[in-house]
Amino acid sequence: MKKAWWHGKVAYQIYPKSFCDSNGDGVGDLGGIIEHFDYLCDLGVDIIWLSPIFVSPFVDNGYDIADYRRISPLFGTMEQFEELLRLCREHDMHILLDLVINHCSSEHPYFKQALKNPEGEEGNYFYFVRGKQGLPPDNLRSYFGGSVWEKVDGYDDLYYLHYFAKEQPDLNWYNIKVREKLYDMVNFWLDKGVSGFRIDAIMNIVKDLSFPGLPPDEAGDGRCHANRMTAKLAPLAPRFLNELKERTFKPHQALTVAEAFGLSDEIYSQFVGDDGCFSTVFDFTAREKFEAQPNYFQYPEADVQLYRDSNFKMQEKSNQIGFICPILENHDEPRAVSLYLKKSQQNAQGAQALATAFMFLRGLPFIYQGQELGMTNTHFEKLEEFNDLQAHDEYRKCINNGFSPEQAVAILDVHSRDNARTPMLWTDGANAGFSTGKPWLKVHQDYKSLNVRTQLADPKSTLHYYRRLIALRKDPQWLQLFTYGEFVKGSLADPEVIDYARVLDTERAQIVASFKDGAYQTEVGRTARILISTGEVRLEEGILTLKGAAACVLGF
Ligand code: TEU
Repeated sequence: MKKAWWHGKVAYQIYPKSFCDSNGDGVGDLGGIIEHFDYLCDLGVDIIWLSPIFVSPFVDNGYDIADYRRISPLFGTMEQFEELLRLCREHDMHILLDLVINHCSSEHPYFKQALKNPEGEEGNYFYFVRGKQGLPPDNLRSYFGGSVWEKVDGYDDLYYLHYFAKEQPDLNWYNIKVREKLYDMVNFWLDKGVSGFRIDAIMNIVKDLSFPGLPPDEAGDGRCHANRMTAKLAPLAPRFLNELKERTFKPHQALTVAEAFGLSDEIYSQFVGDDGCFSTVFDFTAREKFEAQPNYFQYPEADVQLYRDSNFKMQEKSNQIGFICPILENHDEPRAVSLYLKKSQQNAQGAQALATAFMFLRGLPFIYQGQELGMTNTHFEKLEEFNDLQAHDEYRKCINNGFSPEQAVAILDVHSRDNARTPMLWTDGANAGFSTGKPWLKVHQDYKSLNVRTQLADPKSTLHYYRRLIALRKDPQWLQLFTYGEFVKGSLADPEVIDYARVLDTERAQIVASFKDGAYQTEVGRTARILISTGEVRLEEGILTLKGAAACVLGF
């Protein structure tokens, strides 16, 4: 594997709407990020991914872009963004922007023009397609429910394609003019000094232009989830993605992290690694278990074993191929502590043990804002408290399937994306110090104890522990091992234990995290010494004992 500037670094995702509000309008902004820049430096992260900050009607919280080259006034100004870039350069930090180029917003001038004249130039920037026998062109279901096709007003039988919300029309990648415009835009931001991109929903750009549809899936509505078509067509994606890379990322040595679901073993190496379309991709193996189901109310129960086995599978695969990006959570998933841990461990001890298991996986780890505080899910009590369009769609589906309104809200409470999107907790004061106005989304119920200020005052807090984990991962003595060391799985005998090693030539480290109620004992050898630990951990004569939620990293 060729060495790259981003190897050995730790990344952090900011969801700008919820990070910090500097002007009291209830919504986080660039000013808030600048205010807390020191916090990020002290945490020890090197790369910051900003979820979309561009002009948008915010139907999908900025993943619906109406102007790719302008900062949304809700978030601030281009001058503030440049200030953030300057701070990053000063502190050897890097910014990744969110590249949302499978679709744009229906408020984008091109789409507005296309709607006026679907046969015109801009019409061909999108997919305007005639129906078949009075029905939409195919039977695919959008990621947010209903058909992927929306009827065009004023026409009997004309539809446009949207894999996500109807306000997010898909861009036509088969039109070279669209690709050229996108490459220009990507280069605009790279020239400005961003270090790369997290690339949104990118595998969806490939389409079968005959729109054949697929056999209906289990949902029972005669439709099939669009993501199955995406998985089927994935082998065709490199045609576009390599062109994108050659024209933009490669000349800038940009870091690109793709949000790519459903890559089969056979094609994986085309996407990741030295010659891959992207520098790296997120590991969504655990998430895929949920999204394979068409409805929240069918999502499986999760536990530590699910997290372990999903990650181990990808870790082993990536040994041969290149780096992947391990995650515990992001803005589309519930909080990991609530998702994977049993009730009795949804606390600081559990959060820290899980963090230990996560932090030394091979690849470029991404921490999601608030994860370093051990944030759990926010408790939602009524439908009106949810903002996410997907939550409202899932609510309707629950009701249509016979759940009571109370049951439906309880299901959203567990699975909604809003769980991750509630405001960052800065202090134990009003609105957790996030905003002097009314926050756009509910504040977490435990803000009095989970917040940054309180945790900074407590050396045993999850925040301090994350700082130490990051410092260990980047400690020059261990950096090569934790960066390039092979991943080697340990014993799988106990489903409540995560045990693996990192090995590089003669160097070795072992990571053991137990989530048992009682004690877990394992022989690790007399040369082992504890580099970091959390909870009740004992190492005596080569025998390691962990009690309750506890974890450690052993060096040899
Ligand atoms: O998500 C795309 C995606 O593929 C879905 O898996 C996503 O998990 C969705 O949350 C379904 O639960 C990306 C963004 O991360 C998401 O926030 C956007 O809503 C979506 O693209 C559309 O841009």
